[in-house]
Amino acid sequence: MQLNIVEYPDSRLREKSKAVEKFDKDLHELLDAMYTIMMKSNGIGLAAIQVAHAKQVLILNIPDEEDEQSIDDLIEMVNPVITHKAGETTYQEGCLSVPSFYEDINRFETITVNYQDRDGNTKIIEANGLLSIAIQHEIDHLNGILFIDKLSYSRRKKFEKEYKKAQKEKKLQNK
Ligand code: QAP
Ligand code: CO
Repeated sequence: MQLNIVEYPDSRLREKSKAVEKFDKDLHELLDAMYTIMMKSNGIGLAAIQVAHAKQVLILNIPDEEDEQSIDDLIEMVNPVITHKAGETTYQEGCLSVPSFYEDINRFETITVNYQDRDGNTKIIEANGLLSIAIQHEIDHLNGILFIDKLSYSRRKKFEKEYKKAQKEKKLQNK
């Protein structure tokens, strides 16, 4: 399966992803292909809608203390639901669908998530730190929400300005 990253302002990023009902080979192929493109793109998290599949599927691979990503730490979540949230934290987020832009975003510090694995087994995880932030970021994608939507009015204007500047530079390069 050959996947491409869908980038802002593509309207597909605004779609609401649908619950997965079949835990079959197609789902496993999607998950495997998502892992390949996430690693190739230097990502730590990816939602299926970012590769144009409107399914409630996301993957996470948080780096360890040595800042290395191990496949043993790969988490695949199907149909995730946050059942508990507490506290507050701020982190400078980025997104593979909004390349080269990073900004501080407020999130819940600790969350509890119910989800299914690739075989449909129910799982419960309590997360904090970067994993908690990443899960919240990726679940937002399943609802058509991007991290830039959470910026204050002035920070959003700063993003729009930087985005337009980057687009102009891209066009000049192509001429
Ligand atoms: C979401 O983000 C996230 O702009 C995953 O040029 C973000 O993997 C979770 C990336 C922050 C937790 C904290 C972004 C790679 C990767 C870029 C990513 C870029 C290259 C973003
Ligand atoms: Co993202």
